[in-house]
Amino acid sequence: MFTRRRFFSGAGLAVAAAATAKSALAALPEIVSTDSSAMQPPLLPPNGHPYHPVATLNGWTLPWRMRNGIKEFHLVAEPVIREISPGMKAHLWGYNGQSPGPTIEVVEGDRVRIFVTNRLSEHTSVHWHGQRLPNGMDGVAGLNQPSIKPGQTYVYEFVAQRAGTFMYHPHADETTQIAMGMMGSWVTHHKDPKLMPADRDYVFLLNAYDISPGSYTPKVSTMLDFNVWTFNSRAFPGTAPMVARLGERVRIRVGNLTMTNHPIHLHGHEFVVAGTDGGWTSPGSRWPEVTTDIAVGQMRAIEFTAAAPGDWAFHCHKSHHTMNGMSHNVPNALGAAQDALARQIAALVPGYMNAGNAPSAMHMDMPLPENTLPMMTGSGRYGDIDMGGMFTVMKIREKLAREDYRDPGWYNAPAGSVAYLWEGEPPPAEREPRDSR
Ligand SMILES: [Cu+2]
Repeated sequence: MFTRRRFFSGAGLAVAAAATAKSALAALPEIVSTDSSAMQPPLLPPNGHPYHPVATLNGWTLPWRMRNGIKEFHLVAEPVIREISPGMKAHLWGYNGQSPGPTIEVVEGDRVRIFVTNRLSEHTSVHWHGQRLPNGMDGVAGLNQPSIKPGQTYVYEFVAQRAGTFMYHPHADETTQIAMGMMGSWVTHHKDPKLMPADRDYVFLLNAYDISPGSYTPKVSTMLDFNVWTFNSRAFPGTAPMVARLGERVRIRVGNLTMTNHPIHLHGHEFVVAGTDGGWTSPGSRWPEVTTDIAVGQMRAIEFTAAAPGDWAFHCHKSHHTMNGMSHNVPNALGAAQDALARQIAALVPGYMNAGNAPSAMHMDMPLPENTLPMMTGSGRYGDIDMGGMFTVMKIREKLAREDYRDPGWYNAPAGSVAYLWEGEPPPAEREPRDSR
């Protein structure tokens, strides 16, 4: 079991040194911040109604303080550095040291007070996407409130009225601020923990960036042609695996804050869409799926029973979204013997690659520009995994402690259960070969 104390001491979180005068911050909740993109253990609630906490993929839950029965949080909007995957860092905007910001986790009926401090160079606001709340707390700058100017702290306060999965993001200069990574997840648990129980409850956001090879800062004017496709601002193999013990009930909550839809696909299992933006679906309305499309601005919570042990792929089904940055300007020379030619061109054109000649060209035995991911980068038990971007692995094991979220390594498949190489004689031809006529 992870205690709150262990969470603080062992997980790379820190109470940030305040840039503002101490007296001015005395009444504010402490700022908890991290510079790590590692997945943190779920935060067991130290007070209030009990619940089974979510695990944020490559993220963390924001601690709160309880004051006169109100849960008080402190979000700080600020520039951050996010490791997208080993070998690539992005200069983003986010909250409390990371992008996405920390997950906010509360219980239905909780009164919540969120202090938002703006350390950006421009105004911002926070919209609590999907919540029932007073109109003046909805966070559209200019419409519901004045914008939060640089250096200012605003206070939002409302009751978390219904259980479900939500998001938060600015409603001020959105094309810039969302393209720069300002977003986070919000989970409101049922007051009755016996309703909709899950043994593993994961949450993350779909996000995308346009970062030219060799640079660090996203282009904020891009509307469609992004080149870095991520789960919670991490690209495979930087994405943490999701783990479950055989037989456990697994929930995965996914929110989409990119500019396109993503058909999210799980291997080896059927799931149901148990939650939408409007809350939990009624059991009679659910049907089995292996892929569900998540539109822009939508959230879906899928649920399934971890029925088969193994390493099961979990990914967006748009092929380009499981490839990293440099795949997006690759010429097609299928059919040609390309290795020597590609090497000659690469000597003249930095970063040149050709398609259809995997693995040598794709896995990049050629030099990369600084701060760029190869387009397909993973490697697994049996060799290279031709995947990047929006891809991770659902690791189901027979033995796993209930609250153990650590990577158990690659699956040891039972002997005789893996696809194998045919080494016998080829079968006899049933027709004459064409060129012998
Ligand atoms: Cu996608």
